[in-house]
Amino acid sequence: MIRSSVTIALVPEAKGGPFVFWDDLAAGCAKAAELGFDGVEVFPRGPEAVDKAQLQDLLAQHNLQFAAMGTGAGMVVHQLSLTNPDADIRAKAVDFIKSIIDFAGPLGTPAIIGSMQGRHGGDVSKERALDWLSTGLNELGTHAAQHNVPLLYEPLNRYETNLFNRIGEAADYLRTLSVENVQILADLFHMNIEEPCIAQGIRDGGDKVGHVHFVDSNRQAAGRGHMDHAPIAAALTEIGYDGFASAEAFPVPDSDTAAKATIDAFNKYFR
Ligand code: LER
Ligand code: MN
Repeated sequence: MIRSSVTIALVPEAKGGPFVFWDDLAAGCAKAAELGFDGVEVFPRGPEAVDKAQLQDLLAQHNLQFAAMGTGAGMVVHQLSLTNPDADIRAKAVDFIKSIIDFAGPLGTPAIIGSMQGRHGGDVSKERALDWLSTGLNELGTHAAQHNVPLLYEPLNRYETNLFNRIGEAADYLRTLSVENVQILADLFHMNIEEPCIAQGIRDGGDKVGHVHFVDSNRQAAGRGHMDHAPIAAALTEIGYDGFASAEAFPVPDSDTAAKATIDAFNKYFR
């Protein structure tokens, strides 16, 4: 069964980004539970910035699942990426992502690689960048497998990466890795820009789809843009997807309204 989730961002440097709840883990969890979400996705400044005992208490108290944990602070705060031309920076990127995997993995939760994938350009050819990406994903997938969790790789739109923009090409690429547990995060906002047909993009991902960012065309909460979520929900059901539809959306007009709009849309399309 597809489960609902909502994002909680704890990264001051990411202010203005597409996250529903901000700054306060306890308040975000309480509101998520009150609205009936199944889980929360946490975007931390780093693993040490989240009190693990407090998070576990909040999840238990509110009967929430821990859907996923983002690594974007590695890029936003520390400018690290898996395809940086500097080997030292690539190694630091791997270490940062490992630290998130080691925080979330024992709780059964996957880490997300989105902006930390980086891009090719300048002196770095596409072939070289993809080689570094594969090296990183193989090492990090192996690391995640020690905790029996997948690792989530997120194709982004063309303005954020030039590595993989569409789900089908990313799924084909992930099948070339030496590890099998790297799955796709299908973000409907990026797909709306890049896919000829979002539902077909989901079908192209097939069994590689491991997480969904559930949002609308304008990156506001589902239902506040012009995306038709019905065929997308049907495609997710068709591929047998049973992960989270997680709201990574702007807190527009405010966090509570965005969260309420999301859960209403979730219930309309998935229940
Ligand atoms: C970035 O645009 C995004 O969608 C995030 O989920 C990546 O970290
Ligand atoms: Mn996303």
